[in-house]
Amino acid sequence: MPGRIIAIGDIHGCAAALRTLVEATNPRANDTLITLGDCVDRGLQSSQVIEQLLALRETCRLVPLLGNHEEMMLNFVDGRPQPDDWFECGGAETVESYRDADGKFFPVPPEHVDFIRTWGDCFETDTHFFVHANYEAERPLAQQHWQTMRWQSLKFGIPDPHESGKIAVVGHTSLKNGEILDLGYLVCIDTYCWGGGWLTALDADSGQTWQADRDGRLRQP
Ligand SMILES: [Mn+2]
Repeated sequence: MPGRIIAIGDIHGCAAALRTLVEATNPRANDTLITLGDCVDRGLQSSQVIEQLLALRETCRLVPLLGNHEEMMLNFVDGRPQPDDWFECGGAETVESYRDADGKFFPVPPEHVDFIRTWGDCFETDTHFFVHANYEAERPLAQQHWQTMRWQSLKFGIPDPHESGKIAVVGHTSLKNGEILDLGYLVCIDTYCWGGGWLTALDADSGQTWQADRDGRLRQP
């Protein structure tokens, strides 16, 4: 039996929600689990989220995608200048999650940094493609701009269907009512877990969804 393709939206440091969705979806060795980026920041347990993702590599085919928050985190770790203050954008909570037993901050373990450096911008199947934020409808997937894929909010315009005919699955634009945005050709599953909404998992082929809140409570529509 072919494996499932399961996407999880913006985790944002919500380790309990991720744990609940992993238990509920129970990914196995031939399942592909895609995290849509922004796994870190804002929520309080980013280091625990990264630990969970590292462990998940042993149980399924894990495909972590980069969000703008991972980009900011790597820029900070590498000392690169950036327009946004990472601490102001939820990075302060990430740093706090790496406080050691003596109460000292940082450094982020090299294993975590090296892991995040391996994350990509886009993943596609025969029927779907997955990016953190957005895409350009007329541009082939291999030629998309990383700025659009990591940063461009749906608030500034909903793209047309992609020229490939594949269904886009994205996060980044938080849906504060906790409900998935499903336009048929475009599905957004950032349902605002860290701010009091839900973390969403979507089985791309069956359409089945699961949601957990930041305290780890499961709901299934
Ligand atoms: Mn984002």
